[in-house]
Amino acid sequence: MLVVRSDDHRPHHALELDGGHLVPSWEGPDRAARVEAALTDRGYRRSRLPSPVSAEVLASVHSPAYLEFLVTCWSRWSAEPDRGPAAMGFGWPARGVSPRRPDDLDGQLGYHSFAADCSITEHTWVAARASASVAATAARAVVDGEPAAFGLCRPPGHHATADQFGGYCFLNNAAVAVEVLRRGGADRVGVLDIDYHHGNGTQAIFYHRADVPVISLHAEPRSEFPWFSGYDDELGAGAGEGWNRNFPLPRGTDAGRWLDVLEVALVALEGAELDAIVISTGVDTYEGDPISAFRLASDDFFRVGSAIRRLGLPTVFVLEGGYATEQLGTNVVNILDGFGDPLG
Ligand code: SP5
Ligand code: ZN
Repeated sequence: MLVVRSDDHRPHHALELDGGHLVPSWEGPDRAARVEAALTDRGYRRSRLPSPVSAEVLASVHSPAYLEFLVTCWSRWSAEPDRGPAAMGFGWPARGVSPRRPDDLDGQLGYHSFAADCSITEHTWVAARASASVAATAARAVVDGEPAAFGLCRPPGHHATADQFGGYCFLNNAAVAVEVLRRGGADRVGVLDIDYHHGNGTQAIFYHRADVPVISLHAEPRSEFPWFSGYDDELGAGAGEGWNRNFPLPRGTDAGRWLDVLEVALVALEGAELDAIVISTGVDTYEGDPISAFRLASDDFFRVGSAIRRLGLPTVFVLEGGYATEQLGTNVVNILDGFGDPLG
């Protein structure tokens, strides 16, 4: 399988507010290094660097004001005296107000984010853009005839909405891959999100669209991040009504139950007459994940890949979460190996 990767993520390691402590984020550069090492060990020899994602594709996923904010945030932040090592919001729009976009930087940080597990540093924009470029290039390779490609995206993307960062995500890489596939001639592109957390950003971006069915298995939001979306009654709206499906599962869910629910999700995707699919590939469902509570073992990820293969669709995998860094490469590559690839 073709792998798309970049080194431009490396300097990006944001701070995270976790349990009242401001600490280096769980989402760090060593994650990608582990995945690259496992790919090399397991004989994945075909890899390429990304071409820059086009402004047109980025603008089809994110608002102009948000993109401008991401590009300029760090220079605005660091130009002010007494600013700390990472830009993060501390005030968000309250319930019952119509949120408008303030001029002030701290106000815009609140407006353009939804969680304080995520911050912006000097290197964030370059890393986020490279990650979106990785997703776009993986999707372009599939448009050009690869049966499948893996985008080793870092930072991840599925929590990023059209105009908000959070959950370690800034640009929605899965949505970027969808848009590249659609521009390349795939009329209906599904998203299957198997990360432990609900992909609130991807859901929001495609919520009103019938041409991009989104299906997600994740920890029930009543007890897990991102708390405010991912419930099973969120079914899409307008033209998109019926094209969003959530399968929230309790903390402690084991592989047997999780794989049974994956089968239900795959049956729904089979009925959606898709031309291609994007897999939001989080492996924070792993039993050893330090911030998550499902119980999949490393070997179970082979079964995840082989189940997805049965869809028989052109497939773009994009990396999302997974924080048991030592086992991260094994778990991700087990999915890819389970999927297999006729081209090697
Ligand atoms: C892409 C992705 O997987 N994002 C997940 C973001 C979750 N951030 C909130 C995590 C809260 C973790 N608290 C863990 C407590 C252990 N000390
Ligand atoms: Zn996650």
